[in-house]
Amino acid sequence: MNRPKTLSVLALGGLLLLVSGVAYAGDISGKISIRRAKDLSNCVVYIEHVDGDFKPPEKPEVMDQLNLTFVPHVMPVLKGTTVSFLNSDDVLHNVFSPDKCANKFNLGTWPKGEMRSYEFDEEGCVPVLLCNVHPEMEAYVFVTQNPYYASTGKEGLYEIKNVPAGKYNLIAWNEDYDIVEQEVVVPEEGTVKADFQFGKRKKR
Ligand SMILES: [Cu+2]
Repeated sequence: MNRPKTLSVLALGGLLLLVSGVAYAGDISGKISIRRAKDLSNCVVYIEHVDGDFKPPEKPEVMDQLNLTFVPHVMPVLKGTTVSFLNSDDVLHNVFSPDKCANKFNLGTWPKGEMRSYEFDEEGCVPVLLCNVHPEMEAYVFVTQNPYYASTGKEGLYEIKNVPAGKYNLIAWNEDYDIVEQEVVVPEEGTVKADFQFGKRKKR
């Protein structure tokens, strides 16, 4: 009559194995606000440092050039990510960056339907991207150390999913304002809320 007992011991062992194999992770979510601003898109919220080596995606991310605008205007990427710049307009576009941390790259000029690529390797680099055909065109790539980042939509909302539980420095970035930061404790499950308010304009 000890069969059920054996079974339950096995079941318990299996359960323990299952539980120990689970990485505890939670989500971070919140809202950005900027006084008097109506469009709160293109802010980046990211964790300053997370232990570990993170592999960039194998496929390039695509930044479009459409209606004489870079889309998206701000693109956060993990260090080592290749970004392909697609021309979707009937006119020629160029992409270059005057910033040293992006080796002042200049990809030349290309027509509709074609793409040229650049690999962003330097963590913490936030190069401005410009087009020498259209001086009004401007975008940013934001190079992160880890994959735990998000950009805001128009309402200023963001969500970073599946972050390993722990205490981190969470930073919010906007091209026009000084960064704001706060400490967050990501729970083993569930969500921690973190709102940000931008105050001081960046000195140019
Ligand atoms: Cu252009």
